[in-house]
Amino acid sequence: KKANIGIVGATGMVGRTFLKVLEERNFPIDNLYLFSSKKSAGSKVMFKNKEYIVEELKEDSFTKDIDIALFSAGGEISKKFAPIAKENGVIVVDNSSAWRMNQEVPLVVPEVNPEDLKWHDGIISNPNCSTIQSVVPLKVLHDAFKIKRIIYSTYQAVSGSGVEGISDLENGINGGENKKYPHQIAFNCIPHIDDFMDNLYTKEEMKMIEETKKILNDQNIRVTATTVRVPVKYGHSVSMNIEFERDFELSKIYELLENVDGLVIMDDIQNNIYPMPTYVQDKDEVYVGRIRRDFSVENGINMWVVADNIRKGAATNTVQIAELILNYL
Ligand code: 11C
Repeated sequence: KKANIGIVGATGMVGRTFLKVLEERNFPIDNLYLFSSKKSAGSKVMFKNKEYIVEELKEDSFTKDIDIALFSAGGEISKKFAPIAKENGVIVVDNSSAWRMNQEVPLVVPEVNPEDLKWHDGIISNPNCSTIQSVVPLKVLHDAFKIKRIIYSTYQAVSGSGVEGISDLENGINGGENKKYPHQIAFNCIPHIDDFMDNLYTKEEMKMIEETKKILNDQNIRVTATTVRVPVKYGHSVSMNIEFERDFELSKIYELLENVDGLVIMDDIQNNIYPMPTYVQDKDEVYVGRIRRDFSVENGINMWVVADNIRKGAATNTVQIAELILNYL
C-alpha cells in the first residue's frame, strides 16, 4: 500500500529530517508534496534521487490528493492549516504543540501508546522531544510498579530551537552576539526553555508534565520538571528521578527495559559507558544508562536518558506514527 504524502515545513530542520527518515525507512510514497512559507517556496529538494520544488503553503494546498500530511512549521501554522487539511480528508500528524493537549487529539509515541491512534479524528499530535524520550522507558516501569512521582531535569541541545539555536552556539563560541536566547549559550547553561508562565514554570516544563500524564494515560502521576538549555548541538539528555508505589528489584528494571522496542540500555560504569549526546546523534533509539536505586526514598530509581531530539524527538516519531496510520488506511 502506498500513500500520497504532504510535508508542511519541508525546508526546516525537522522537515528535512522527515525526508531523510522517510527515505531511510523506505516509506511507501506514491506522490510527495512539499510546502513551506512564501520565503522558502521555490527551493529545490532531493528525495530518492528526484528533485522536488517546494510550494508555498496556501489554503487550497490540501485540495490535492494527499492522504497524510506531516506538519512541522510551528504552532500558528498548525492551528490554522491542520483543520483545513482535515476538512479535505487529509490525516495530519503534527509536530507542534498546538493540538497536543486537545482532548480530541491523540498524543502518540508508537512504542508506548499506539492504541490511542484508533480514536483520532483527523489530527494526531507528536509529543515534545523531551517528553518522547522520557516516556519510552517509563511506560513499562509504570505498568510494572506504578509510578507515584517523577522529577525531570533536562539538558537540551540548541537544535531544539532550530537553526537559530545552532547559530547562537556557533557565534557565541567565536565571541559573537546571541540572537535567539536571552543569554550567551556558549560555555553556559540557561535554565529557561520556551516562555515563562504565571505559575513560574516554563512552557517546556509544563509540556513535559502534562504530556507525560496524557501519554501514560494516568492523571494521578505527580510530575515536576526543570528544563535547561546546554551548549550541545544535537541530543537532549534527561535525568529522571522516579518513585514507584510498589517495591522492585533493580534486575527487574533492567529486564523490563531490555524488552522495550526502540530502547537501548547503555550502562557499564566499569568501562565508563553511559549515553551521551555525541553518541546518540543521528540515531533513532532512546538510550538509557546510570540506572540505580535512589536510596533517599522507599521505592525509587534514578536514570539518565538521551536521544537525538530531531530524530526520535521529532522526525522519526512522526514518521513512525504515519507508518501506523498507513496500516489502518
Ligand atoms: C526545545 N523541546 O528543545 C523544544 C523544541 O513543543 O515542540 C520543541 C518545542 C515543541 O526547545
